Amino acid sequence: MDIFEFYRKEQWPHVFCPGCGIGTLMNCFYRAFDELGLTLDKTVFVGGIGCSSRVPLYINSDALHTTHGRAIAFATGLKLARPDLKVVVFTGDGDLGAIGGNHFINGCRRNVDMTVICINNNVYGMTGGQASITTPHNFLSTTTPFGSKEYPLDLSEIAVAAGANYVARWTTRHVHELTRSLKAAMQKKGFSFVEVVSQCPTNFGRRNKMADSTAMLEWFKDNSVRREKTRAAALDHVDLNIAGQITIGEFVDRNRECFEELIGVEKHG
Ligand SMILES: Cc1ncc(C[n+]2csc(CCOP(=O)(O)OP(=O)(O)O)c2C)c(N)n1
Ligand code: SF4
Repeated sequence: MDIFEFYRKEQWPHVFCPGCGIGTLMNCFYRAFDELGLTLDKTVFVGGIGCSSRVPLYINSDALHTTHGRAIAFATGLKLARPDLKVVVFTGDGDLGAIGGNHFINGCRRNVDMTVICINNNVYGMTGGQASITTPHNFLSTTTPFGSKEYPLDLSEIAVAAGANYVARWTTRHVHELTRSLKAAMQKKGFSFVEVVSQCPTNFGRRNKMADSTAMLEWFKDNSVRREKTRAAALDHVDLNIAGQITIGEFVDRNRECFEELIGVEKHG
């Protein structure tokens, strides 16, 4: 499919800032979607509220732009009513993990067949850069001008613990791995989760001595550690609370029965 067929041109120009990682994720997603041969008339995109949650507005398909934190609840209703459709959710760390945290946990547990893509930019981007649940320890934001003293929440480890069938985390610097995981997630029956650590140069980078996207991508390169290594370190009781370290990789790939199978309305979209 031509990239100009995939995007909804009448919505251009888009709202994203120059250098925002959301563009990289959208390009990886387009490639994954196209390489799988999926069709827009059989796919519905769902978003919550935030910069990340606006992605569905730009894709040339039916979309639900929902309320803050509730995208998974809307997506669950949609999938159970129309199990023949593929359902893909775009969300942010604030939308998914903070205001929508309970829906996230129970979405993984319930294991309805959908793909959830969380663009984690470590901050509330759209509202001006407040600290979020994933702001790294000691990093600056408008609400933590002396550095965040809290430790961040690990969204991908939560998805594993709560029961998602597929979980992976990459950064916008890992475009090949990210594209492969997006494909694996969309092929998986049940709840699949891909976390994309992404640069927000406007509201996170420039407050943390990374004024442009190049500096942020360098930060991702220097601080990404494969999950096998962090797991080994955890077993060795090495301190894992290193500020800014990003654990990357495929976290889980399994086949728990999905909710549609349990209630007898299965049809994998
Ligand atoms: C119920 C409710 N509370 C607060 C807001 C204000 N609000 C809009 S976007 C946003 C943060 C979004 O952060 P995130 O999901 O991380 O997305 P980003 O913009 O960083 O991509 C907030 C708090 C809202 N729209 N609705
Ligand atoms: S505020 Fe941040 S996340 Fe939002 S569009 Fe700008 S760079 Fe991207």
